[in-house]
Amino acid sequence: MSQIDLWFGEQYGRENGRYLNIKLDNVLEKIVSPFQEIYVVNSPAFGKVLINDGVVMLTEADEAGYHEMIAHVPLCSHPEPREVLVIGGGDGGTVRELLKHPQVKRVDICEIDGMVIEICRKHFPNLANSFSHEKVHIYLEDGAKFLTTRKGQYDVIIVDSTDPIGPGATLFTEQFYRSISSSLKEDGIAVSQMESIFWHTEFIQNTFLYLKKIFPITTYYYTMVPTYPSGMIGFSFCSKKYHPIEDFIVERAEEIPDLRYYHSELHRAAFQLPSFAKNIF
Ligand code: AG3
Repeated sequence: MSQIDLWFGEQYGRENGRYLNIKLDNVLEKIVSPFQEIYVVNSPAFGKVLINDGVVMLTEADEAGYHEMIAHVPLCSHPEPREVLVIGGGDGGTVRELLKHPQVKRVDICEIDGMVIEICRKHFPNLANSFSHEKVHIYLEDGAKFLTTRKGQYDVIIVDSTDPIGPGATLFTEQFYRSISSSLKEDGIAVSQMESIFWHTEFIQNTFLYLKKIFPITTYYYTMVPTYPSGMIGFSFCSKKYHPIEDFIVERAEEIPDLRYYHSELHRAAFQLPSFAKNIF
């Protein structure tokens, strides 16, 4: 047996005095793209792990809790989700879930880093196979710039981003959400990765101050992802017309195939926040 024990923990969390350690077996791939350093590693506890710039993007073991919740909650809250845009999401997990809805006619994906897509095609076929579907169109562009070219076009926009540090920071600004709003149709819904209520309380609070100015309906829901900081992560739900509970289409939720995490009762439960978090929004 090897005497060398390899473990990984996110640096940012370490600086803040708390981080999760993941034991690694071996590195499958390391690539430095023009945007970031991308690793695919094997871990005995979580299977393959994708790490971009030292931040865990996903693991095979718990990605379903994230991708099913970011995709099915808005898709089951909109009566006719035909045109959908994903910003980020180069691993393909969100697109895989969107394609489970027959109402969806077109999925545009705007990912800044084409190398993420390539690496995921190679190492995560269960996620990235979705890219070859005829409904899917890939744009290798900056999300904020892409939005300025699309007006009133989408029923649903999903921001499947990394943390709001480094290149991901532009995806967490008031200006960006104003662009999202103008790229949505008049009854559109936008859902974004929005960090942890435990560890990013102030950040979420500040974000909602401007989200509320832009969208008539704004709320927050969460999911459990053991390998993300604090073991959970949340999403902002911003909508021009439909409410995620009042307009929830239960029958549609019950027809989605191959689910590991999402179901109709969890759709409702995900919006119920602990007492300490209720006044954040
Ligand atoms: N979503 C990554 C969420 C951010 C996780 N943050 C962290 N580990 N510090 C994008 C990848 C999933 N499609």
